Amino acid sequence: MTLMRRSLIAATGLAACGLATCALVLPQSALAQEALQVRHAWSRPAIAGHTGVVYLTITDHGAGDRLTGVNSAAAEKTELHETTNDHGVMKMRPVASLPIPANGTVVLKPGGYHIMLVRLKHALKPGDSVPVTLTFAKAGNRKAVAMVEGRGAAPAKPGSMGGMKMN
Ligand SMILES: [Cu+2]
Repeated sequence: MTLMRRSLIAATGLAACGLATCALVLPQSALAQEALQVRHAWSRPAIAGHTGVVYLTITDHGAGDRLTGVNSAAAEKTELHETTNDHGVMKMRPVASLPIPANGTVVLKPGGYHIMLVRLKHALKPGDSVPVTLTFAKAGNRKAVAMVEGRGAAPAKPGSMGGMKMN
């Protein structure tokens, strides 16, 4: 009887220990996902078949990462773009990837980097939400939902998106 109870306690102790060990072991990818945050995704009203835009803020609390791809079901094609000032003429060009520095923040904003929604499948109206998936070299795929803000919500800087021509 005494012997049986002892072996029961021993068995219970082992099981608890096994669980604790399990909980402490996290795969490397899970740690990378924790380190990366995508916040304040927003968009602007746009007409179906035309071009839309998504801006957002990426913060890495770890060793840094790299944004390597963007995708949205709202458009036929989704591209990562950079806006440049070419002798006073605002232009934009596709960018293959965007480095996110260690313990750093990259803000995609008017006049800078942005996600271009090429040939929108439907119109974007204030209050609509636009799903986007960002692919990072370390953190993998991260989903975000951009809220379409009204024209007056965020003041547009001169030449930010309005009359810009695609290269
Ligand atoms: Cu663009």
